[in-house]
Amino acid sequence: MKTEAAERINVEKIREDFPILKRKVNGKPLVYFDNAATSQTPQQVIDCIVDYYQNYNANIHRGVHALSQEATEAYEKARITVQKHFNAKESKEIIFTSGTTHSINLVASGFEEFLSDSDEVLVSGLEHHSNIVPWQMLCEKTGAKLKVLPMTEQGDLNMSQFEVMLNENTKLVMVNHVSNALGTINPIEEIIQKAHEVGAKVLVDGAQATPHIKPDVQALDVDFYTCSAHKICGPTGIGMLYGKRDLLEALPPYQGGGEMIDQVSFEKTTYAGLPNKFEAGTPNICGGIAFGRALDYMNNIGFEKIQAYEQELLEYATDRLNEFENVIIYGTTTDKKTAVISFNFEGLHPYDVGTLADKMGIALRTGHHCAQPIMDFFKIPGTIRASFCFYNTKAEIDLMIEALQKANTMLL
Ligand code: 7TS
Repeated sequence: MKTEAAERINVEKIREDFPILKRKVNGKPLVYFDNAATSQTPQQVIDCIVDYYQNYNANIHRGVHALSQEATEAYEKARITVQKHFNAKESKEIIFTSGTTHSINLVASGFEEFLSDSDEVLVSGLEHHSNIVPWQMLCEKTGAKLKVLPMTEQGDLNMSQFEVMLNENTKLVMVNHVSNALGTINPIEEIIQKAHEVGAKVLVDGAQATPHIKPDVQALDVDFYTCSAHKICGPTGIGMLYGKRDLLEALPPYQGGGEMIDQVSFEKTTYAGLPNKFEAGTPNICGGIAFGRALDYMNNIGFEKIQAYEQELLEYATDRLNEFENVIIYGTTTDKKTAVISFNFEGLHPYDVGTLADKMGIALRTGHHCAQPIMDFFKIPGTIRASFCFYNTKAEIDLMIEALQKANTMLL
């Protein structure tokens, strides 16, 4: 029986858009549950990439010829698509980067000249390494102190600690909108508001939220927001940094080169305005255009429908996993989480379970998910992670459960 949400998003029709979902792995139909690592690409985005290279591949912003103008127009149009999607005030506030990691490093390196050893930088305990290491590097260079907002057994942030840790020395607060390892949706509205009360700027890593939630950066009043296109049906190697205009204008350029300058002489170079100041060199033009197409694709389905359907998948998978007596699920937040389940079986190593599941065509992620501090908190080497997308089905979850039953029988 089809559920309401499933009918509303028409999963069978959507699956037709994803050619890779038809392939087999180890002789079995592919069940792709590693969407938090990267999502699959619909034919519409693949066509957009092919169209670019077949018809108007050219470098942008520099040629008077037709191809260069067409490519420039499409790239800048994609920037406006991204701006509208995130509700940024101006398209200048959207910097195309190679992805979240690049976006965070750009901001962290820019703050080098604004921090000193009396300052504090607060990072949540639920972060991916890419929202930890750049801030550690910044603190090493500036002498600023790195503080960590602790997490709870349920996989939430300990918000009563947050207010205690904030003070007038706190210059930056970093948190992911959604945890990649546990799926927890963090209370970013409250974090942003309280951080602003002490004058701190807030960077929100949106890599895991953007596949499920449509953020409004103006309503959030967030200072910086990041995402990676490959997690939202786009290609790899492209993503974005949103920053409030005055902050982006105050930050120094990240890289020097072509495109990011106004005038160059050996005596003095002046820099271009936003967004070019942060886009040195030939950018990922095709990627930017395909990023825009991917957002159009997801918006055509609609984020409310996506969320409602994915919540059904999450609840169904959680119930089915709880049929196992030896299952341990990590991230049992009482508030909402996205369609990600991290779990282990008592007595089994996650890697062994993942390897056996792969033999049965089920793509699961095992390991520390680039979030070692979370694994250390739970005192485990890693977890098995199933992360769902709107093209997944309950029938696929049943196949995963069957594979996990077999793994349990074989390995226990
Ligand atoms: N932040 C979060 C919350 C992430 O989940 C990831 C990637 C990144 C940053 C880095 O994104 P990138 O596009 O720059 O690499 N997360 C994962 C994952 O969970 N499994 O593989 C990659």
